[in-house]
Amino acid sequence: TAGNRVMQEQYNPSEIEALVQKHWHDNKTFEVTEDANKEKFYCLSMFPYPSGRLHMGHVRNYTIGDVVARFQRLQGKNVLQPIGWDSFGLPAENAAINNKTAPAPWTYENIEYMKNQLKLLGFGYDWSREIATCTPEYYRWEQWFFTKLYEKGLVYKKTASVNWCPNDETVLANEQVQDGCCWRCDTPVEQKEIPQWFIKITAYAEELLNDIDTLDGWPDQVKTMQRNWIGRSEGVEMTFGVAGHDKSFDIYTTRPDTLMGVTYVAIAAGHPLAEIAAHTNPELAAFIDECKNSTTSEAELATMEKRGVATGLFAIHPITGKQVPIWAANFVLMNYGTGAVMSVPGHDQRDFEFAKKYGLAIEAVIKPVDGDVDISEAAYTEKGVLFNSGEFDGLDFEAGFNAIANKLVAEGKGKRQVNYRLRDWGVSRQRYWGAPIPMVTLADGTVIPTPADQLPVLLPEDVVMDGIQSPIKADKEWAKTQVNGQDALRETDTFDTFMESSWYYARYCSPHADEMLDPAKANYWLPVDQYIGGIEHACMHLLYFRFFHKLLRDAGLVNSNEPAKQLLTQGMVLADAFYYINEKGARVWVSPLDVATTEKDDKGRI
Ligand code: HQ5
Repeated sequence: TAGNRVMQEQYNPSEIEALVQKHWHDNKTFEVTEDANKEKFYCLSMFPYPSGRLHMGHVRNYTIGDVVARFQRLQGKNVLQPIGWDSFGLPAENAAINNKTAPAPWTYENIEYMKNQLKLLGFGYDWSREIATCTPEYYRWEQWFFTKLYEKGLVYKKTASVNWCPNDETVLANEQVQDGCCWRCDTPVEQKEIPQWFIKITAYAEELLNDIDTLDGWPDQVKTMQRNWIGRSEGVEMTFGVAGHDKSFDIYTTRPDTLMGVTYVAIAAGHPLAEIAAHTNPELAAFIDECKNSTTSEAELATMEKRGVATGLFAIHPITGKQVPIWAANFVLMNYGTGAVMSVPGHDQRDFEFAKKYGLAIEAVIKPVDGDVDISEAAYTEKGVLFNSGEFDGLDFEAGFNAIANKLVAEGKGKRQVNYRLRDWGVSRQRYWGAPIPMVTLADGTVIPTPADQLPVLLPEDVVMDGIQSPIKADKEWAKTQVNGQDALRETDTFDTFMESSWYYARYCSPHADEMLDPAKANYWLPVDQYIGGIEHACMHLLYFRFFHKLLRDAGLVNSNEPAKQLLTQGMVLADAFYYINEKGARVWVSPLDVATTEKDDKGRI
């Protein structure tokens, strides 16, 4: 394009780049449409949160994507490389509160600024497809889809115990609780029971797991993380009786081969049996109270001090009929599995340590194929041969598993069961800056989806943030509506922002469609050929996105099974970060430019 210009000695970016970028803009160089005669290539980098300014991590991510897209273009392919904004979420809201503005203008200003930065960087995006998830044109389809999922029975409301940050006044995911405190503001996290909306991702657990095997272009690391996260296990669920009571309870185990080594049973502090026993046991009652406020993060469960109190009740072993004590323990959770576990201290290290601490019996019932077993110092946790197990002596793991499972099944005391570690996806957030959950409660108490002709449920943007409280909760009028001629109240919770990022890649194929997506266009471009983003999303976004693709498929909107063929995880770019604790005890982040540092250690840490 230089025409009769003379090659300049010095590279003058502001002049040359501006010229080239104008050319791209005028010629719509990177705008693409479906072309059946050309091989397509969909190159996608994870879209940014409009947090203020681009970070070097973004630059790295988007440079990788741009290099791939340009390479494929030069190969003659029809390359789609879109970009947009993941623009709902708590950071906008917190910034708005601090800056005494509303989240919407703060967000739109950031988008303008960051868009300009992306343009200066010269990335080859098809800007005609730009989307921002906080606009009704986008979230209306998400609301519509949610009501469809509800009609299919894939959405439900349940009162669940959640991690609650009293400072941010919102729910935290288990991953967001660190050392019992909020990851964002360091306030101690509490447990709270509140009604919430869930999407049944567990209904797709098996398919999400099996299809990992088809993801040849995904890094093994991510695939392993997803497999572990979904956590399929085969085991037996069985029933123990309670001595002297007309009661029984269920436990689940993946090691039924060790059943003859059970010496006690551990139940959650919130288990109904613990509550019953607590009536006459003040020590137990105090323990239950204490456990109510403790965190449920799995990582912490693994490392925290294991404590327990004897309930005074005894369980009846389903095969031997022997009585073993029932203990309430802080490492058993009511909302995981059945809230009770059989304890085999001879062959489980956690059970072993607990038994040692409280002087409970430890018995060996499994030994190595070729020798004796020594459990004086630690549990023997390998699979081996059964002994001290009566009629099951001499069986190996598999035969022992089957013989014990069959016996329990035959006697009506148990059943084989496949379990998943994966839980249903809680999508309710109590804060303002998100897509309103499109459900209403009628005057008679029934809860139904907002009818399609009343969608979208608009989030008012012109609001005043009075501290942390959501303006659509503070304004009692906002929720009032009418459905089918009846008075009704709108849900005032909003969606987790991972809802928006679960289907944006599909929306880019027909970004202005007057429907969720245009199937013909979506099927031309999808699946994404190359996806690029941070490893931090391995078990969050990258799982929800695979789940949503299957939901879209089952709604007849796309015809593939997986959203992305190739995945490149670039890690995350990290830097020193600084904060101070303010008078309310909350963490306030400070720009490195405003910090004077004194000493660094030999690794350069401050
Ligand atoms: C990085 C950094 C910062 C960012 N909106 C979501 C998001 O993560 C993505 C959704 C698909 C869920 C990388 C990060 C991600 C991309 C956008 N990044 N280092 N947005 N310090 O703005 O590497 O891993 O946080 O792939 O930039 O990041 S984001």
